Amino acid sequence: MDKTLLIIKPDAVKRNLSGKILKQIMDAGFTVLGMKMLWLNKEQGGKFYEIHKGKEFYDWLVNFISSGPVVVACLRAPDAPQKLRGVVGATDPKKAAPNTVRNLYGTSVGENVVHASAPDENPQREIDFFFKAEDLYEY
Ligand code: 3AN
Repeated sequence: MDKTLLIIKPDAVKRNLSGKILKQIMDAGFTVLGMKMLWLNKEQGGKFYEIHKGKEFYDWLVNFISSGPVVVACLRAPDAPQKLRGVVGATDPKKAAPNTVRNLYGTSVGENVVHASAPDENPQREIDFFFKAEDLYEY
């Protein structure tokens, strides 16, 4: 799989970190095939995160992801899902490797500035959630 989905979450957008985060990711070798800013409502947030339905943090997560605008991007690189998880770091910023995006900017396990598709949880489904095929540019 050479494509993955990145979401710059509301905490990072509000803190004006979108540019820095994108630069770090693009410098790591990703090409942006499509990108947009949008503000999810709770229904859309709940659907995107339906895989976590039933977990104790689900309601919090749905509220959080719909609490402000997000930037979503479809990124291309060899082994994109795996590679992006490396650049982004562990879910908990305190456990994320030095200089990963979450280590640098994350403030808690919930407010961890970005989402990156899990390689084993169908990145294509997440890309399709936000982008039609014709909205992605191969160049
Ligand atoms: P990742 O985003 O690293 O794949 P997941 O899939 O375990 O992590 O969790 C999805 C999202 O749910 C995380 N990005 C984080 O925002 C949130 N989350 C995970 N665990 C917790 C928790 N214990 N409390 C609050 N939010 C959490």
